Amino acid sequence: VPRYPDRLNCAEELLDGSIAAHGADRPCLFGDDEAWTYGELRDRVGRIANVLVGERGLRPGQRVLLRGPNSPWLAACWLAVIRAGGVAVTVLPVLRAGELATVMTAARVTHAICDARFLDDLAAAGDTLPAAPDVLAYGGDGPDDLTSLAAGSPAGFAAVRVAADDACMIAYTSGTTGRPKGCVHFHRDLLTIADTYSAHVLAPVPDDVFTGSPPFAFTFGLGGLLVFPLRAGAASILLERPRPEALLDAVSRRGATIVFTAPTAYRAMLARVGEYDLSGLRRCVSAGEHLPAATWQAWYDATGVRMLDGIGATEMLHIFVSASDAHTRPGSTGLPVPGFTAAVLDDHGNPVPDGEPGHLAVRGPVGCRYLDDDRQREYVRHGWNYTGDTYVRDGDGHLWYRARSDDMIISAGYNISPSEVEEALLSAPEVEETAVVGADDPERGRIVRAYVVLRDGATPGDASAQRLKDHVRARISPYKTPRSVVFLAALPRTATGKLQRFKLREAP
Ligand code: 3SK
Repeated sequence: VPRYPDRLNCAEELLDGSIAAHGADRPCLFGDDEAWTYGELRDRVGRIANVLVGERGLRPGQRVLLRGPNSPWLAACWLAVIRAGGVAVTVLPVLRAGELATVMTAARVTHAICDARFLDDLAAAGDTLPAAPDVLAYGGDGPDDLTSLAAGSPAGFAAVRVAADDACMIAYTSGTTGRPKGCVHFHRDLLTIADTYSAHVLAPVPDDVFTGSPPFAFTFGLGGLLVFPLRAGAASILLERPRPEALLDAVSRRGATIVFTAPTAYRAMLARVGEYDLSGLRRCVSAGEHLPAATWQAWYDATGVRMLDGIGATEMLHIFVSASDAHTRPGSTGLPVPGFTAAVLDDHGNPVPDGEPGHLAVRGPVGCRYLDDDRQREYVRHGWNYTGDTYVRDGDGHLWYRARSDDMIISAGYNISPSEVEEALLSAPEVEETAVVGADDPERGRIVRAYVVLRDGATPGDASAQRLKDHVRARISPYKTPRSVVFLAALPRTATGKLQRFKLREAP
């Protein structure tokens, strides 16, 4: 892990550092309609920073919510906030008003920058708060749109250099209780993930072109689609709608060489892979959920590329255990990334013998810092970050995933908290009781399945299942909606009334 100067700005290091090393004219970001060089990106970042500071009074340390699908504009706004010394709080564009209000309150957001197409929920969230943030929209056509304001502002903006361990971003992850947790990361952390995982495992070169599906709000996407390409002087294709065909097209027609996505998307791509020329593909990174050996093998057979499985966490910013060119065992997540140490521990924090399951714990140059949250002491114990996963280590140190240690549902790369879905279901008048679990699914890894006990008088069946799905979709992000609804006369409980969730999880 390199030593960084005590005072720096990671947005400056990432952008100006690459320009100093590789020049301003190299391709940098491609969107659905834009193609920006490094120099053009730096100009836009400077203009946006001037609007934020000069016209909207942003001060160092203030938190700025960012909301929009991946695009060069979202990337420029993220870099501008950080260049100005602000703290970027990027959220999924699908969050509803209630979820946005929770994040804005917890993170004490003062400003928000939003894709003009996604303003409604943000405005509705602002209306519920005692002090609504100052909102700027981009991509619209009015004179107050950030796109116009930036065009009329100067491009030069001297980066605000802060302490290397000052916060530059807060990433939100949902917890088992449904209360989202904000993970604070420092300026140096952003450089560290590029200089450890990316430099050692991916070893990108300036001619590489990254692409992938995870949104910037998920740190898997922020690293893989913005931080790593910038640090390497490479380019990135940012897809607004990263469907499997769009990923395949990005490789075959637009020249992507490195793909970041989850096993679900690799499986979906496999169905169409024969229709595309993927000969330029160099690296395929898989994370967000367990990569089964069968998916690894099918992808290798179809493309000749040895997929790099990895496990990361929002708490740890990015991947800390990964396969690499030298060490790939299909079905295994791999070895600790250089700079990190991993252990498999029992309930008392003692290492379990190789071959036996235990809690995955990791330490390294990046770690968990929850924002104002007692759950910090559960995640970090005796210097180890407990990821919440059960793993087995083999005699050669390779780590093999077994299960999530808690009840979290990981579906198509999204972490879904059962209790949040249960709460939404329980607000439907016909629902008496409910329990939500993950069920195996060949496409998405897991899906959300809701077991529902209806109140007297309500009728189970396809129509009520659909009504309940619509009810949930209207309240929380659509990806949390149950794909399967099963009606029961009663939920399985112990004699003392405790829900036997495992019985539901084990049901076919
Ligand atoms: O889920 C993961 O494995 C992951 C990977 C990279 C960054 C963040 C996360 C949660």
